[in-house]
Amino acid sequence: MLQFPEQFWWGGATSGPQSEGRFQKTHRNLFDYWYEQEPELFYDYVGPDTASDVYHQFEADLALLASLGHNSYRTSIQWTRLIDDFEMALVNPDGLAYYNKLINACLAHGIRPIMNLHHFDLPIALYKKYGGWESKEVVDLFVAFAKVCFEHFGDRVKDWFVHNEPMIVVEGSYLMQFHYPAIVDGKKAVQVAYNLALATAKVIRAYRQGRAASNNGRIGTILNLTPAYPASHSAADLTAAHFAELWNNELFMDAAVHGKFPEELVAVLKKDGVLWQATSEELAIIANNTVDYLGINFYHPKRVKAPNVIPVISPSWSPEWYYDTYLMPGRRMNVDKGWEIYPEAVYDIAIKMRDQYGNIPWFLSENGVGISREDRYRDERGQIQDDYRIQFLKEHLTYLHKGIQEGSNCFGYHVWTPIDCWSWLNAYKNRYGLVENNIHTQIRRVKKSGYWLKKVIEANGF
Ligand code: BGP
Repeated sequence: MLQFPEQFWWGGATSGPQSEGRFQKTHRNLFDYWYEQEPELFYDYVGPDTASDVYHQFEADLALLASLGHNSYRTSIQWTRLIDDFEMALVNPDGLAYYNKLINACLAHGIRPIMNLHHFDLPIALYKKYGGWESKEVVDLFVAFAKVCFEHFGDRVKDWFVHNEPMIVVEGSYLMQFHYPAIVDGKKAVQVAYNLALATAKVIRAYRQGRAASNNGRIGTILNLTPAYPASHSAADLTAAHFAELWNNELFMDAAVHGKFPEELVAVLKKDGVLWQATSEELAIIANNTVDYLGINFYHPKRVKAPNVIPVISPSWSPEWYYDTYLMPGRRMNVDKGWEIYPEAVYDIAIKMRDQYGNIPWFLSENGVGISREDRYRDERGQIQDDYRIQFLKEHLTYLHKGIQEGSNCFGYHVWTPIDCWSWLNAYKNRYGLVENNIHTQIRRVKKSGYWLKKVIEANGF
């Protein structure tokens, strides 16, 4: 029997834009806008309009999750729902009422509400006016939005997170073209990374200066870690893996926990002429406002090798000048999503948190497996028999447990996601839920994994 620590957070994560639906929302975020412009990019032309209708069904959803044993629930407050006027941080009354009801419903069901403030959902208006996260003005407008959240909800929400996966924003929007504006511009990517780290520190500072902090609240940020493993032990592959680790993981980790950026990375960015614009005042804010704790999302490792070629002329800086993806023969794959399955990495993350990051408290804030056409796995009563998901969760929890046994300060585990939700460009292609959502009827049905996890939660282990 693997036993988890007392008071362990068990539950799941979603986000506002992926679960609520656009009901009563006056403003559009990047994805709302992108879908209006180019719906053909979205799987089966399904956009975020209805998502999983959580805007209407949160009461019943939270009751269901409570009945499945969940003691915590992470979602995000949408900037485009809560705020009417971004410059003045004026509140939208309907948005305010909605988030109040949602938070109160969590508490009524004994579920700890964990609130994130940015989940890929920058207002399009702020991209058009300022260039979005490219601009430090947007950083300050985001701080103003965060303050509104703390003022209105800080009496009941004790767990705050600033961003979800800032590196995905950098990659998706500025390097790999899977988030709007889907451009390739390494210099902007580097500035955006810095601005997102600066926003983290500025929001943390605002939280600690405000009234909500005196309410025993804590604040952190959520980072996706993709541990980099070299293809071989050759010096060139090790160097490649080291750079991949610096860029993908340590840039945001070091800023959030140590209050500074990795020096080696800064030196490379400087040498390549793409280092961010920063002031000494901003760097002091980053140094003085580090996180209380962290959420770590883990899905897949990153296998890398020394680059095959080094471009002499390139239109844009890229971190991939320093490493190539290594397609390791015999790797275990979730072919529906195209991600390797390597649960051992959870242990490596736990040990890195312990040894490299001062054993800061953290929770595994997203972990899960997206499978397409789950209809294939219905039994005669119609329930999805997702044994592959149970297996996936079990394996990852086993390595998490091992890390905790060895002293890593992990206090929770969240599945992505409690109820099937909308997945950006993939829309509803791959399903991650413990609970099925029929997107035509919006009727929920618990999958086998939902009941499996319930037993794990009841026993606080398995
Ligand atoms: C993470 C995001 C989530 C979620 C998940 C699954 O990166 O934080 O928002 O979407 O990945 O990925 P996808 O939806 O692309 O299958």
